[in-house]
Amino acid sequence: MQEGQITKALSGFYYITDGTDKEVYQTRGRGVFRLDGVTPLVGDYVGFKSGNLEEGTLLEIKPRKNELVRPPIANVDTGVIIASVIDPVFSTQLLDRFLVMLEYRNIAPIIYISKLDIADEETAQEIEKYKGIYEEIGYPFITIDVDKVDDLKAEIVHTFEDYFEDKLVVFIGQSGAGKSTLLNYLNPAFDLKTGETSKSLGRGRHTTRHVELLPLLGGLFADTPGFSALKFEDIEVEELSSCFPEMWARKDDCRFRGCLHQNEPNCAIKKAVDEEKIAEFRYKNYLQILKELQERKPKY
Ligand SMILES: Nc1nc2c(ncn2[C@@H]2O[C@H](COP(=O)(O)OP(=O)(O)OP(=O)(O)O)[C@@H](O)[C@H]2O)c(=O)[nH]1
Ligand SMILES: [Mg+2]
Ligand SMILES: [Zn+2]
Repeated sequence: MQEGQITKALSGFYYITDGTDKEVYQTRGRGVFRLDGVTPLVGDYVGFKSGNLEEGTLLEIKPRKNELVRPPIANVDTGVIIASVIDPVFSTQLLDRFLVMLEYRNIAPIIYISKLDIADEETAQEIEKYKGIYEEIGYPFITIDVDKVDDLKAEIVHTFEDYFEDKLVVFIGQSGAGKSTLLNYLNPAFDLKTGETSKSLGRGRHTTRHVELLPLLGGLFADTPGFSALKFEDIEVEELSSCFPEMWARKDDCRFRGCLHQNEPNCAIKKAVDEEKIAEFRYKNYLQILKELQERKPKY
C-alpha cells in the first residue's frame, strides 16, 4: 500500500500527494467508506493503491489530529492569525478568541501584525507591549513594518519558512486585516485579489468552491474563508482554560480541581493576575468567553 495526503477533493475524486515522490494520484474512495459513514477529507493521511496516476483506490484513512467543518479539512497544524493595527483596529478580545479557536483544535497559532507602517508611534509602542506578553505565553508574534525593511518579500519569507516546513497551514483574521496581502508576499503566484472584501464577492462563491491545498514554503496552505466565524459551540466550560496556556500551566495550584478561576476561593490564576504574572486583559478576555459559554442555551 502507498501512503500520502489528500490535497484536493473534487467530483468524487480524491487527489493524493505522495509524500516521497510528490506525484499526484487521482483516486476514488473504496465503497466501504460510504457504508462506514466516513468521508475522506482534504488533509487526511491515507493509504491507497494505484496502477497509474489516474486510476487509484483510496483504502484507508489514518486517525485525524483535528477536523474543521467549514471548509472541511483535517490535520491542520498551524494557524496564522492576521491582525491589523488599524482598519480594522487591533483588539485583544478578538485575538484571544482566534487563539482559543486554534488552541481548542490543537492548531499551533502564529500571530502576524499588519499595517504597522500606517500606525502612529503610540499605537506601535502598544503593539510592542503586547508582543512581549504574547511571546512570554509562547506565541510567535510577528511584527514586520513594511516601511522599515529593504527587501520585504525576502524578510517575510525568511520569517515564515521555519514555521511552514511540512505543515498544513490556515490563515484567519477579520476581513480587511491583510490575509491576501500577506499571502501575495509569501507566494505571488497565488495572485490573490486584495482590498476587496470577501463579502462583496458573495457567500455562494465560497461554498461552491472545491477545497484544495496549495504548496507554500515547504508546507501546504488551505484557503479557509469560513473559518473566521467565531463560535464556540463545541467548547465545554471546563475546557476553556486549557486554551489559555499561562492559566493551564498554573491550574494545579488552585484549591479546587476543576476550578473555573471565576469566583472560587484560593484560585492560583486570580493570584497570578494580582501579582501581574498573568496579564489582566487576558484574564478578562477569558472571563468574557467563559460567561458566554455559561449563558449559552443547552443543546437538546
Ligand atoms: N499600509 C498597509 N496596508 C495593508 C497592509 N496589509 C494589507 N493592507 C491593505 O489592507 C487592505 C485589505 O487587505 P487584504 O489583504 O485584502 O485583506 P484580507 O484579510 O484578505 O480581507 P478579506 O479578503 O476581505 O478577508 C488592502 O487595501 C491592503 O492593501 C499593510 O501591512 N500595510
Ligand atoms: Mg482576502
Ligand atoms: Zn482557579
